[in-house]
Amino acid sequence: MSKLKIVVTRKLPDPVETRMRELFDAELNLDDSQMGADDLVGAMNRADVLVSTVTDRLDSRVLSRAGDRLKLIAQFGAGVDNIDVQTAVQRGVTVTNTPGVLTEDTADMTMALILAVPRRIVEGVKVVEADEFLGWSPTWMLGRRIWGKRLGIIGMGRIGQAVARRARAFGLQIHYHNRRPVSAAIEQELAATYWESLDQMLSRMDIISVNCPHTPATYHLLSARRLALLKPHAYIVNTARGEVIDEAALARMLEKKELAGAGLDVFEHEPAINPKLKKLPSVVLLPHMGSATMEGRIDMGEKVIINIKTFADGHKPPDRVIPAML
Ligand code: 8YV
Repeated sequence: MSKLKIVVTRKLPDPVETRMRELFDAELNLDDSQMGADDLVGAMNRADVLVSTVTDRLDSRVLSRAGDRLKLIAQFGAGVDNIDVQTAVQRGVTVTNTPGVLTEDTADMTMALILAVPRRIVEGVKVVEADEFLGWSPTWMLGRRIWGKRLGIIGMGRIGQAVARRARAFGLQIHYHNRRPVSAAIEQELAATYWESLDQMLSRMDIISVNCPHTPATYHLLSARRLALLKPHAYIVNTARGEVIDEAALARMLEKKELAGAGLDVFEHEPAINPKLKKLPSVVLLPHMGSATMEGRIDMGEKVIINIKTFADGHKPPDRVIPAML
């Protein structure tokens, strides 16, 4: 039987690529060059399976030029907002993702930002690097205490819950907004308070963590109007998707000190970042590295392989993305 032809759009960790080569007729991207629309269309015309990532824009225009041979888009990543899943499914193309395996790593990075921003860790590092540490002072480099503060989590899925578990250990009080409340057992475990109204939650929190996916319903969920509901001493952390926050409005407010600070791992127009944000000492910026661990990336690759193998064997892949879920 001839092997399935897969085209992998980005360089993946070596063990993942080795396994893909063994199992499939795999076309790899060894120099990791990013694919534009025409490259993606070309790939989707010679492949049975496209292994995509967040940097591949598979919108309806690109998908409408895919060949009949394409049967599966196996996304290497949990978020699928780079793919028009509705159009793909309408064209008979199954879409899968890799949920679950990057939960703990992303939650760790969220917690790191929750600590780094109020405690001014990056500012402190810069002082030392610039040789400007002239000795301890009782009133210098004062940040804000984490213990006892209210954390409002937007999106209480796997990652939101993993953040809540960590945050509890740091003495934060857990509040959350979600489409639906989580089960009573989880609410009890996390001592979490559900807010049906996002507006009401925002106006009462000390720290906000964005942990929901980017969908049409969550685009600019934190709009200028909603950001203005936050207390001026509040902090925002985002390790989900930049599009959930109106980045220009956030930058303006931080600049005017209408908010205390922000920790951002994702941006609305990645890799571009609003230049105002880069100038502010109250802001910690990371280059979308929430899930960037070797273990996580290998687990993601393993999930991609399982999805492709199950599909090739005539079964429903475990991580199918159903448009109604989005
Ligand atoms: C991934 C992510 O590394 O999985 C996601 O949704 O945001 C990242 O952590 C990236 O999407 C890979 O496609």
